[in-house]
Formats: sequence, structure tokens, C-alpha cells
Amino acid sequence: MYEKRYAHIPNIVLITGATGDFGKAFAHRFAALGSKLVLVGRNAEKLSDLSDDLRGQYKVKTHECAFDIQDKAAMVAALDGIPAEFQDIDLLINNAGLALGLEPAQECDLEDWETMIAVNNMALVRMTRLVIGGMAERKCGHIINIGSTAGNYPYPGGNVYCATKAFVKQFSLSLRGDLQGTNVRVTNIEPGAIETQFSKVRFKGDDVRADAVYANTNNMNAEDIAEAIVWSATLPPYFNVNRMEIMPTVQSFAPNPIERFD
Ligand code: 8X3
Repeated sequence: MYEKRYAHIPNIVLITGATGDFGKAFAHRFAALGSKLVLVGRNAEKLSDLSDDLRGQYKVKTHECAFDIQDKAAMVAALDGIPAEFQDIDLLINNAGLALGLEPAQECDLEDWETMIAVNNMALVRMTRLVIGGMAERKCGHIINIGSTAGNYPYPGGNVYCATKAFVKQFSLSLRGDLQGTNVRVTNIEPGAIETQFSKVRFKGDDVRADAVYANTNNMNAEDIAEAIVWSATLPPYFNVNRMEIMPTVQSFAPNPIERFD
């Protein structure tokens, strides 16, 4: 076994989208390592249940921030309100994100596009900006963004979702340049198809369509992505994973279709 496993355990981890499948899996793994957790989500009751669960199972300290990630004022207020013992965040996991719809661009709902940009991009840059100042000052920290293979390979109906994830990748890489000299790490984790609530959200409750995405195959799940996150976050501080693209073995790339004429 690589002897530097868990060479660095983040003391305070902030996770957005904490009550989603990815968020919960990440929270459990860092709680098991003894990290204190700041849990961000929209639903106060779900946050409180998760918090109770983590405290009970791992005896860790948690702080809950319930607000709509699209609400800038609420985000600023929530971060300002973090108790002193949770303030020096050394790992920010920008996990909140979603896909809405899979229609051709010319048929998409404009509001769906705006929501994806608001959550996947606007909220992510705001959260990052609010946290990196302290990290740079303390010369310690790590930002892990949840990108997607969709940011690397477009697919039909991916339109704005793919574009938001391409933004996340390029923003992550740009941050690396700006943060050089601060010791702050930045990682973009780029999962492919992972069996979670993702498709239920994308297809707005059409469970038959959502289930079909993961039917009759060997899926990856949120715990697999948590493994990648924990690995990246617990490496020695001199070791930065810039990007990690992950797919289940059963998935590969879209054919590049050619239009044919009669
Ligand atoms: C999720 C992966 O392939 O559904 O980010 O776009 S995919």
C-alpha cells in the first residue's frame, strides 16, 4: 500500500449539495477520517438528518448551512455566520449542480438553461471567491470542483449542461495559475454516468426514463466518486491532481454523427 495514504487529512470540509447522493457519500468519507464538516444544502430537514447521522456514527462536529445556492445574499450571510471553529475551511467541495432536460437546444426550456448556469457556474464561482481569500492567506487549502465528462465531450441534448461543465473545468485550471504560490490546490473531478438521482432530476421525475439510463449494466455509484475525492484530498500537500476524468468501464464516447442526404 502507498505509505502516504491519508498524508493530509483536511480539518474542515465544506460540501455544497451535501444532501444529494454525491454530497452524502463525500460527507461520510470525510467524517470517517475525523474532518469537521460544514454542510450546505437547501433542505434544512435533510441537512439536519444528515448531520445527526454523521455526528452519531463518527462523533464528528458538523455545522449546517441551509440556503438556496442561487441566492447570493443568503450565501454570503451563511458563510459569515459560520462559527469560529468551522471558519478556516481547508477543503471546499463545490458539488451542487444539476442537469435539466435532454432536448435539442432549439426545443429546450430557457429557464432550465438559466437554472443550470446559476447553480453549476454562478453559485460555484461565488462560493469559491468567498472561500479562497482565507485559504490563500493561510497558505493552505484545496478546492475540489465536480465537473463532468460532459465538459470534455459534448453529446446531443447536452447543450448547456455540457457548457456549464466545460466552464467548471476551465475555471478550475485557471484558478491553479492564480493560486500558484499560495499552496492552495485545485482539482476538477470529471465523472461520467454514475447511478444517482442525477437522471431523475434531469428527467424531472420521469422515473422510467431515468432508470433506463442505468438499466442492465455495471454502474458506478457515489461511493466510487467519493473514493476519487478522498484520494485527491488526502495526498501530501505538494501533490496536486489537476483533473481526474472517470467513467464506468461500460461507458465510452459518443459517435460523431454525420448527416446523410437522400
Ligand atoms: C454526468 C455525466 O454523461 O450524464 O455529469 O453527462 S453525463
